[in-house]
Amino acid sequence: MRLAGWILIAACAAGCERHAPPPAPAAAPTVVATAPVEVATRLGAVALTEVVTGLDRPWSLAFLPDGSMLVTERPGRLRRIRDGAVSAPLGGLPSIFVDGQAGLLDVAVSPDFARDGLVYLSFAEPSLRGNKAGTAVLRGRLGDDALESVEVIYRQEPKLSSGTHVGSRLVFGDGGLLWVTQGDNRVAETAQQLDKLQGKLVRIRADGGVPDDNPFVGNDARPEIWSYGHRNMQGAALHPVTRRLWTSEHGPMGGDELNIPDAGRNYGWPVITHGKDYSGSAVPGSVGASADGMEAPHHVWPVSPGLSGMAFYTGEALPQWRGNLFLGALATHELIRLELDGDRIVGEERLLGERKQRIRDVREGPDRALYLLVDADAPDGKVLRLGPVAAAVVDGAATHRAAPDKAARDEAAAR
Ligand SMILES: [Ca+2]
Repeated sequence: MRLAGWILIAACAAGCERHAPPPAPAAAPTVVATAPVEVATRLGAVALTEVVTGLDRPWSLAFLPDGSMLVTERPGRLRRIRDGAVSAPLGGLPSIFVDGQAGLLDVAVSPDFARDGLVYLSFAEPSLRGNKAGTAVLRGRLGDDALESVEVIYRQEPKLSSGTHVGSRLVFGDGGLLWVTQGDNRVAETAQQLDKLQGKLVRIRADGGVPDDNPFVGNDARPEIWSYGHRNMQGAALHPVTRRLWTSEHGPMGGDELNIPDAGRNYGWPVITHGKDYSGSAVPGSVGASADGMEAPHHVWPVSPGLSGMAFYTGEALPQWRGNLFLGALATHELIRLELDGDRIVGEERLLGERKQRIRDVREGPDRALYLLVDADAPDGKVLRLGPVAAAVVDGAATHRAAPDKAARDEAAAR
């Protein structure tokens, strides 16, 4: 197997297109719904269930109004999970650049899905020659076994790199506008260049058009840009109360950030950062951790957790976690739980570290449980569910059973 891999790499080095669709893994992913395992946390136990196994580098999940689930796999597959089964990869997707961090990335469901049936995907789009990639967004109508009427509504052009630091999350804000988080394509200086889309948070209309009130409309800049100076944003979520977008961003070595990006502001990369270059020296071009005209991060981690997808928890199923912000951590193999007071972060707990799994995404499900993606090659890519422990229900049932038993005993004693 390893030998075959090396032969494949050698063949690709000789010129095969790296964005050719990869072969699907031999075993199809399956819905398993394992017995729940109790996980101790600072605020009591929760129940962890493996819902789906056999996925190949799952990157994002989204729920449809009927409760079924869409999951992307980074090698270029979109699957639908419903009625206890995982579909074959849906057709209709364009050529996708798959290499390293690049591939099929986020999935978002149209806020108007019941009427328009549209699904949005972010992905690494190959250049015409196939040697470079840029972040792009498509939308298509969800059919039974394919996306139909697919159109690319947004793309980074020119494309700069071989597919590192491509982001990307998609979040619909109020008014149906679409946020797209991106990376700097590992060409750090582009994050400060307003004529390029790399290293930017952009805000577009659902059809790809530019909202009139974007901050750089009418200026000598790309009008899609909302904020700039971003390194690689792989997480984003809308705050349920303030309705503002929060983003997570990978620092270099250290300095992962949370930001609440304001219109037109500069978030500093690579000029200001709390991290170091991977060589251990200062980031080239950086002046330190702060500078005039550049925004400090809302929150920063000195040691990089490797932040990925994130979600605010709003449900009733896990009341102890209501209002908390959850972030997947790739490097430290954890789910991070942040306690908030308004926008201020006042507490942090690291969960699931003992499982040693890269947490790629986290979403709240229609059943108000938290759903997580484990980022691993097939067959170890998984959907996990964190919900309330069934013990409470069992205890309740036991209590419920005990009561008539006692009544029966009392009655017997009375006789
Ligand atoms: Ca920053």
